[in-house]
Amino acid sequence: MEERTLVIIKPDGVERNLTGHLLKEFERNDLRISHLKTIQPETARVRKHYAELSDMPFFNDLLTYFTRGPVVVFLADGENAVNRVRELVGVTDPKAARPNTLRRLYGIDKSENTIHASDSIESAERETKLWFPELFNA
Ligand code: YYY
Ligand code: MG
Repeated sequence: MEERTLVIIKPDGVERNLTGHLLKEFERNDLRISHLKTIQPETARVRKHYAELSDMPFFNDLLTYFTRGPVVVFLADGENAVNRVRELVGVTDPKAARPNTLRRLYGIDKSENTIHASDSIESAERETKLWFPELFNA
């Protein structure tokens, strides 16, 4: 099924000038970057993005990290894009991620893991509305 998923290059990725390289990896894996922007995330938006984690002990550190500098937000389109992107990105902890996944290659630790990707079609829709509201204005 043709899908669209939401990806964010987090502050540690932008800071280390990995943006171009990471985008190229998506394209190399037959994912089309259909919308893209660099923004300075506001705490309120990150709170909404990670609402399901609000009771976790690391939540405040997560907000501080995610808002410490610009992020690159984009939509990746392709066949089975949600799962294919999660496979390409790898699991949360870079040390546990499979070889050649982007988090394994570039993630610093399980907090600063370089990339976010939606975990389901429903999450992709919710997160796309949150980060690209301009696409939904009638
Ligand atoms: O979907 P994914 O990003 O792989 O992990 P989540 O469990 O949804 O957590 C979101 C985000 O929170 C994770 O990418 C880093 C951060 N985090 C953390 O800082 N410390 C943890 N023990 C778990 C997650
Ligand atoms: Mg998640």
